[in-house]
Amino acid sequence: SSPHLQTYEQRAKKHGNPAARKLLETMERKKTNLSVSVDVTKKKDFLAIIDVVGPFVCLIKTHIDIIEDFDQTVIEHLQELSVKHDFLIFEDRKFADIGNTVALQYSSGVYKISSWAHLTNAHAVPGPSIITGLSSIGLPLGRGLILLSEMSSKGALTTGSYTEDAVRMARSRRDFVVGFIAQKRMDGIGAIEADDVTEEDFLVLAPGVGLDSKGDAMGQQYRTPREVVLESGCDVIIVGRGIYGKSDQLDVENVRKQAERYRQEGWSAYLERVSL
Ligand code: S5P
Repeated sequence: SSPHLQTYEQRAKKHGNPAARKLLETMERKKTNLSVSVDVTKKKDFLAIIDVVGPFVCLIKTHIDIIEDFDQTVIEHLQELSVKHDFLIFEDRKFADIGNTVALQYSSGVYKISSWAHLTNAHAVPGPSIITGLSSIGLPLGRGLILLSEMSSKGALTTGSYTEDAVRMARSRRDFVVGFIAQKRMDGIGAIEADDVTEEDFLVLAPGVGLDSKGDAMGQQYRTPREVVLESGCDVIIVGRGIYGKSDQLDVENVRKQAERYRQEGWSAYLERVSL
């Protein structure tokens, strides 16, 4: 049956990529399909939020380049928290250049993303060479790549044949591409008869998730965990401001409460889905 009707545990046993396997195992063990996106600019807030939401998440999503007071200790603490709370790390870098450049951006510079992020992501716009470049660094380290095949923002150009071509790119590199940023499952999308799609299991990570708001003033659009997991078959819900609120007024108790609430919503939608 289609991967989204199987349990995360069943899928973990069959998955060929170590980062995807570890993520699926973590989801099953901690009973969570929640990823928190920690989009704050101070390292103190960044680490405080992660320490509070850690018990409720399978994956922490970062934008490491927005931290104003970044230094190497941010990565050290992030890695300590990932061990303490048992979650994986996803740097939302959205690479979008030629293979040679993205290989350098992934491995080098200030952030050395490949040395600490289990997952990172890329736009499909440069074509298959972006996967060649990133995999030359990430594959030997056991990392996984997520392709953006759809975006959550109003007016996104990631539709129709673009989405199909992105899925086709992923299908030809299943050793390294483990899933999509998308709003729905991509099973069989863009496949031609010669493609064997029966063995493919792409994880679908869905951003644009919120319970109390339909969007923001800059084109973000929100759907509920139930809509994305149960109705659209996505595997991981990515929640940012719905959990940490306004980052200039951090309320740690409320962050904990919201993380527990989104974990519960996402997990019950998943349980309902696999019992169908
Ligand atoms: O299509 C997308 C892809 C991504 S990765 N739409 C998104 O919103 N994102 C990211 O998810 C975005 O960069 C941000 O870090 C997060 C959503 O944050 P929120 O506060 O709106 O939940």
